[in-house]
Amino acid sequence: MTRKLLIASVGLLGLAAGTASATPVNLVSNGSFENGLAGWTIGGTDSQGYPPVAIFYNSASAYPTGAFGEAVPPNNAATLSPDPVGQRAAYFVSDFTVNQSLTQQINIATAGTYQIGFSAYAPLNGFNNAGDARFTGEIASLVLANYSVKAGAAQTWQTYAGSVNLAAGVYTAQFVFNTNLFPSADVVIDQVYVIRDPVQVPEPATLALLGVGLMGVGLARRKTRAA
Ligand SMILES: [Ca+2]
Ligand SMILES: [Ca+2]
Repeated sequence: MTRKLLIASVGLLGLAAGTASATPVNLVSNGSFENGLAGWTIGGTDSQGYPPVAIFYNSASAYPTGAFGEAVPPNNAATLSPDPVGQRAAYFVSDFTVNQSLTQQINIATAGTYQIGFSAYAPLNGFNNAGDARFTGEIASLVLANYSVKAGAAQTWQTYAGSVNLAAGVYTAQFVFNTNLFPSADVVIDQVYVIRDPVQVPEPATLALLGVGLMGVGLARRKTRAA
């Protein structure tokens, strides 16, 4: 009897530990663009006819499967995205765009703290063009990036990350690209993520179970002493 109670208690302690170390789930669908632009909506205007596409890494292919002949390497910087960098990334390239965007709605079922972010890269062929491009990345109303491409570095992956407290509800992840000169700079993005903060305290329900488990240990000890 005593041993059974102890085993049950140890089992409950194991459950509590499992809660904190669970692998985070990306609430962004196809955040690594391995399924092309599935799950993303293209918005804004593009008078040139080169909408955003999902290109392949390390490929010297022409648009729409490569960056006009320039091989783009996968992101090599650390990111909290649970999705592998994979083989593909989203490519903004049009030289004449007004608020050209990729947007996705994110459903937050549980209120709490969330880690959000993405990675971005400027291919050299676009970077060397005379025209600049303006790029913004915003997730759940937090602006993670808002920059002129030519003010940064070419051929270098940058990661943008933040933390937000969210109530349950529907939020938006949105990337917006603007150019106004022919030819202009381009942007590649990958590994968009929204994950529950990995530093989690056990859920109240788990704490209650843990309490029951500890009570079991106490009862077992008392019974042992009485016997
Ligand atoms: Ca990818
Ligand atoms: Ca361009």
